[in-house]
Amino acid sequence: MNSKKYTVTSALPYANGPLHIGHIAGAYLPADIYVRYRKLKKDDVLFVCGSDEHGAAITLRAKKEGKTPKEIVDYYHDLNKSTFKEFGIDFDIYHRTSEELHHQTAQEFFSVLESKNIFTKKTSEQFYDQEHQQFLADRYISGQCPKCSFDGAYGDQCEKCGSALSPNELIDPKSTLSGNTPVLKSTSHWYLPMQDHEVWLKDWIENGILDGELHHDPKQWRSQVNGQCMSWINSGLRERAMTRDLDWGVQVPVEGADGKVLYVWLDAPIGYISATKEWASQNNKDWKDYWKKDANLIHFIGKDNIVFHAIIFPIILKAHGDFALPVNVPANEFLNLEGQKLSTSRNWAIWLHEYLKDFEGQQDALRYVLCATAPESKDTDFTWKDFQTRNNSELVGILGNFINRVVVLTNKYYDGLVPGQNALQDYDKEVLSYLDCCGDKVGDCIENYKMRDGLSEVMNIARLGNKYLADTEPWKLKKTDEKRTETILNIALQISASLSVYLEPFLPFAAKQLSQMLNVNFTSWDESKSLDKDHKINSSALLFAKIEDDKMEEQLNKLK
Ligand code: B3M
Ligand code: ZN
Repeated sequence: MNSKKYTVTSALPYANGPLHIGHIAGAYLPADIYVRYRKLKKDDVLFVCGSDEHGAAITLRAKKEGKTPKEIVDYYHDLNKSTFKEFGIDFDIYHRTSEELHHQTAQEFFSVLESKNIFTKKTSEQFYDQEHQQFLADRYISGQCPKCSFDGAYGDQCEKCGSALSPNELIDPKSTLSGNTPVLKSTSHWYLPMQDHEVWLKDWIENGILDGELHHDPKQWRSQVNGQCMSWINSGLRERAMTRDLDWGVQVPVEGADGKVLYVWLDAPIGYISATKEWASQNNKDWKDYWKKDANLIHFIGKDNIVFHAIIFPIILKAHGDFALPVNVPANEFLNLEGQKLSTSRNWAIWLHEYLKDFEGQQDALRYVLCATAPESKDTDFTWKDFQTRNNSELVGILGNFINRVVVLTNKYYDGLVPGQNALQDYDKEVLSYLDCCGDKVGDCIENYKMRDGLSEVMNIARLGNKYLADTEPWKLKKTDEKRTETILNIALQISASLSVYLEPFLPFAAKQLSQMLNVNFTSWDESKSLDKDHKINSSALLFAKIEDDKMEEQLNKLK
């Protein structure tokens, strides 16, 4: 185990709805690929996530459904946790922010900031719904976006143009509770004067400098992340309210602050820390090792969370003083569906728990397509047609076909015993030397958060295998040149053994099945994958099943 520690987080899903493929493509699958790879590299890596259970979006839904917020979050926390697990997103812990441990952690964090006078206390006019007798948090207010005139913008964010907003910026604001125009009523809150942090923050984002030292290489960050942060900073940082008048959330730990809770975007990222504490107590570890200054903190998110993870959370982490700042925030862009924006309200989505039911045992098909079309540098589009084509022509046609031929031939010709490697021809040496540098090639892609490229490098190994068999045609040589046939199948088996490791981060289910077929159990990215002569492999089984047209019709009709 290297001493360097990697703390990898994925955005905490709001526990007020199910997961869809956009969530997975954005913040969860890339993180899972990264963590699985780091674990195979024998790095000390921790993968934390959990439910984000506070905030107005949840109390809104509870009101609408005549339930308590607790009932809402309990249902979706369990659903999302089990759905992630079944899809192979292998968190070390999936915690939740309604846990007492999180409330304590967030309150302690707040108290440290308060004791350092990080906040400014201000009384101001806030939107208040007279019919419901309550102040309106950001999500309770909708109106026209001042930046792009989209008329469904919320008080904290415009989902159309991604701008972070404040409620009083909205044009013609309406309460989402009563539909009335809200009145202004005075209330006091704690504000984070972000403008006070501009100098060091700009240096950190632009040059990767923190406290006079190089913290990270800004060129390693996605350009759209730096871009969004710099435009946010250059448009002028200003104070932002860090508490809200809500009865559901983490109580502000100050005398006389009854009825006030931490702003959800203050408490939620601290959820990564409380999740780490919970995991550490369950595994007899010291949680601080994963958050102190030399830890490699990496936040996997969608682009709508960039400001919260690359500006606001780093400000409070640095202001607190005891924590590491993220070395990277590899945010993905958005995934669209059949040419349209994913929309939970319009039910224009593919829900992950439904996919798992409709395509039982085919998690890897979706993992494959979501990775191969991941919105890493721009928005991309998921279509069922593309899903079917990639599954049938790439997973079945290239990868599954190669593995099947190798395993069938080895069982047929050698009763499942790995044949020896005899005199190598130039072609064999070329194939083996290509194979030798694949581990680094795929690893470099993953370490640079280029999961699409990493996956296509792995598929190139299977393409190479197919070409090698097609060029050498061992099934013809069998009768005339036994030695040559043995060598060809031996090399084809080495290629298969390498695939059983390099596939694992991307397609863990297929990798496991392949390892069982080859009767191997490699646990390290860099260890030798060579199979000894007479190593006994098992019988063949199809890694992937074809997907028929009628199944696609069914899904498209479901969408409409
Ligand atoms: N709950 C998810 C979202 O904005 C939000 C992420 C919190 S990460 C600390 O979709
Ligand atoms: Zn807008």
